[in-house]
Amino acid sequence: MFDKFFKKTEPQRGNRIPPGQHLTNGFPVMTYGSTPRIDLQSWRLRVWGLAAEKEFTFQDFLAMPQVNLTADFHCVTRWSKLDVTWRGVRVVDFLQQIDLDPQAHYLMEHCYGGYTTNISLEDFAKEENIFAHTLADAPIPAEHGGPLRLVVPHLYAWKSAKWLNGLEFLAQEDLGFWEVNGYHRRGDPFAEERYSSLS
Ligand SMILES: Nc1nc2c(c(=O)[nH]1)N[C@H]1C(S)=C(S)[C@@H](COP(=O)(O)O)O[C@H]1N2
Ligand SMILES: [Mo]
Repeated sequence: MFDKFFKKTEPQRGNRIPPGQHLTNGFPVMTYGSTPRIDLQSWRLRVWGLAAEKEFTFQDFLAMPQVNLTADFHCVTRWSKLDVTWRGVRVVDFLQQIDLDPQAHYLMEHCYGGYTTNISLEDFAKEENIFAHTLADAPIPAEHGGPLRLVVPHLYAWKSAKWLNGLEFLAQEDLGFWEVNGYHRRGDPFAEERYSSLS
């Protein structure tokens, strides 16, 4: 019966901000290096490794089922942004078009500009994850990863590769750009998986 006196004012918000993170109102740009500019005609996403090699055009992505996603975004440098609105193609729908080798358990995400980040197939194939081409009802601005980026809300945002152009399927886990430099191989924000314990 005392519940109402102790009612939290913002129950939703409180438990959505991972430990050690603070809210930001804007949408900071976090890029290592310069912003690649890719025109839609020449844009490609290539799949290789432990999957039949295949190339997708931007049109191919627009022809797949489109979904909206509202998700929180957590950068390991400690800012979080709530309720970012994206539109794009679900990873699980995309995977229907890929002929995967059963040995494939990990991926390397590759990007225009050379950035890479690793992810397990299990974390990649989460229902909510999307290949996004739209942010807040407009094409994703180049600095935020347009024409197309990955959005993986349950991991720190360095796993959400901007300017994605390749998916390399692997049997064993390999480490991407930040992971080689000491970031955690997985990066769960609620477990504060910021840095590798090996470094
Ligand atoms: N290709 C590429 N993708 C990237 C990065 C990058 O430097 N290059 N930075 C990562 C990091 S650390 C974060 S926090 C988010 C930032 O996305 P934003 O610039 O849209 O905020 O993109 C991630 N994806
Ligand atoms: Mo980040």
